Amino acid sequence: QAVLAIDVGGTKTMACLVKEGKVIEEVQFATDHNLGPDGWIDAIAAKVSNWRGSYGRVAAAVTGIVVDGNWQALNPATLNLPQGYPLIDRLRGTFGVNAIAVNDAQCAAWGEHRLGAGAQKDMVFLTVSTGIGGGIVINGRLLQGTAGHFGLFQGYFECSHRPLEDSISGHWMNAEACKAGYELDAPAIFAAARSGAPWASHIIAISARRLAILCQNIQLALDPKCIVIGGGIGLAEGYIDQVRGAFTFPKISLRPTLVSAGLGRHAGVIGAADLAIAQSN
Ligand code: BMX
Repeated sequence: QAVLAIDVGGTKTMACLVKEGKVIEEVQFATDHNLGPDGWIDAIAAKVSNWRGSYGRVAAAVTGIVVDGNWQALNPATLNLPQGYPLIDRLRGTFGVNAIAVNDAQCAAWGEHRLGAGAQKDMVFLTVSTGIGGGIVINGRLLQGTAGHFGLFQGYFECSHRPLEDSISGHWMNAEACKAGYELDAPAIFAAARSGAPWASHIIAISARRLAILCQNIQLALDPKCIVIGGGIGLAEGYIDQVRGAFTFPKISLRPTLVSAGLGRHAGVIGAADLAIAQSN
């Protein structure tokens, strides 16, 4: 039977029916920051009401962290969540089937490891999106809990302790574009760069340069065979090449191997569905 797999991120929400590792139905819409978790779940339920009966469980890939079934944000700038929202109970109540919920980037890491670009035993997944999320698979096992939250590494800001993602992510790009006088989201900033706007190319280049340093630090910490890059910004045309071009380690052997997510934007839902099935066996 299929799994109803949902992915709630800081910008987009996606709901899919996943069967044998493949997406067979899909809906996607903007995550309305004014609604909150009850509203997001109701919105998903309304969009997928005609799928009822065709799934046997629910698997949620969510931005933030889920501990003992309770969901919370680590960086409220990505998505503000109430402290300890009972996500698994609410999913079970709404959809009437068993549910699991795991961090979005950890789900995507698992999806990429099982069915995408990171089949090696040791790999890291990085999503460059509203925030910067990550997942670690070591010896074929997905590390859960806080593991892989690379965007939450502390940055070097004068007089403040802000997460590193606040100087790299889509959220940061929007803020920089606004400072330059353009109220644009990340896809529009990439489009502006392609049509030759120097301010837009500058923002993208800084983000890529900072991500290159983060990737090098991950390589030193975990020595993964590859770092799989996903997320709306990570998969934007030319971004990964800019990150590769910004590596500072002189020795090739110290540089990470970057690859694009093989499952694209479906990595999270496919990984979540696979985790749900593994848990039911
Ligand atoms: C933040 C954090 C991570 C998440 C990452 C990417 C929150 C709400 N989120 O670092 O848990 O994996 O953003 O999230 O604290 P996305 O919404 O950009 O995909």
